[in-house]
Amino acid sequence: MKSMWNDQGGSFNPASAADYLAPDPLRQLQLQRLRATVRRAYDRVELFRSRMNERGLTPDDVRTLDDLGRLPLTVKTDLRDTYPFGLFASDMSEVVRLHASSGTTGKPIVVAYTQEDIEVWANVMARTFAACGLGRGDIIQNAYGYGLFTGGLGAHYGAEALGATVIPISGGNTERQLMVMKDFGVTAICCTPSYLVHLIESGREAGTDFRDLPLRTAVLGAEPWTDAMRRHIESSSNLKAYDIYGLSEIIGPGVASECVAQSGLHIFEDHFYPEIIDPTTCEVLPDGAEGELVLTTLSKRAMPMIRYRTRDITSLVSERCPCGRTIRRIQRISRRSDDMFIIRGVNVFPSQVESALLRVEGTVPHYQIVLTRHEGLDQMEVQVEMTPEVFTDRIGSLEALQKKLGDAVERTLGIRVNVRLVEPHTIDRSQGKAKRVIDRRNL
Ligand code: DLL
Repeated sequence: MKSMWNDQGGSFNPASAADYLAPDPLRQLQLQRLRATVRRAYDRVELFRSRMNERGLTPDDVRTLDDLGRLPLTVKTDLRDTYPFGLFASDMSEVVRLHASSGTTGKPIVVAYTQEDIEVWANVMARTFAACGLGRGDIIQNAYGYGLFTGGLGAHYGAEALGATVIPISGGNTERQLMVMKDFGVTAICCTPSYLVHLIESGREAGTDFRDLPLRTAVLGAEPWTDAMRRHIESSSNLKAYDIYGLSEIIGPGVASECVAQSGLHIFEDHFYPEIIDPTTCEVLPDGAEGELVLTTLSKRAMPMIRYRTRDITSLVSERCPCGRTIRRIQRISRRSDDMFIIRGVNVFPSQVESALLRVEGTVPHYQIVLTRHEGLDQMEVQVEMTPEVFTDRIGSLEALQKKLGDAVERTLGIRVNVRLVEPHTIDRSQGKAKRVIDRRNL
């Protein structure tokens, strides 16, 4: 770790980071760390040991990186079933932090960090910020939520390790966000893409045009968003908007990040080993093929994770990136294998609806998909907010707009669905992850 830090002031030096390792030393490092991780998980976590024993495997069977494919997969319910601390590999006396992620059902999942884990986390988040072009001198407004959610503290420690100035404002209180942004000369913001859209819109309504601010960089993640949404954000500000990815089970934010090329997210492979599997057969797929991302932690001590099924759909890009980083990239995550629904036999993902809506002018990117069930068949309605200008316009043009949106969605999905225009500010604004789908099918 030592060589990654400058002598002056301890700030992060991106040039010496593992992002630029040649493939052979990187693979060697990964194998060495993988073997140590599997050994630790086997020795200290009952679930991993019994699963491996069932297959007649011991840690010594991991001799190459390809051997990883022989190990059992881990899923979210394994964390629920061992709630709260059943997957910890460290004694509580070594655990310095707990976070939790709320699931859709009841109890959250709990994750743990040793001091070393916190240092690795700060390191990968500093590399994330460096990849987004940030460094010492930047003033970063951190509007990810502080608390059990990993976004706030994860980004906070990374920004400090980078040597930037961090404003720990957390999510919410939009008026104060706008005031701080203006008064403190903020150059970068971290939040969810949906909250940034809300901030830009609220700024405009309060007389603050984002184009007049020194704000240049947005570090956005924690929810799916589209390139169309990126164009919307970038064209209504002077921002370059970067996509960052992570999940609590693995570490939090800091698993992968876009670089200035904005073309795929570099995965910090020295700490997280990626595989892509076919979500149905669980077969490992080659680089370039789309499937479910499976991650193995290579250095986590308190809670090592072996072959965790993320449910996030993407592919691995092994071609060299123009930015010079040698670590592989994943494509932007546009969907999860479990957020698909079927409407009249057609598979639909919320991200497809978002791309379609953003092609049409006169709406703002606040939308919601409402699912209902009628006589056993799923029905979907897309509710889209109008801009205040369109809202005050004549009825005729509203109908035309509604038709245009319906056509755009039909062109993307191949089926006609009900699109309903709703008045400005009627769809809930989220301070964190937006709720795009309201599922009333089981009510
Ligand atoms: O959302 C960690 C995070 C915080 C990432 C801040 C980025 C920025 P969880 O709450 O555990 O952790 O949710 C993880 O969110 O499996 C994805 O489905 C989704 N997700 C996270 N980042 C992205 C992204 C944090 N950039 C789950 N694009 C993941 C699409 C994302 N989905």
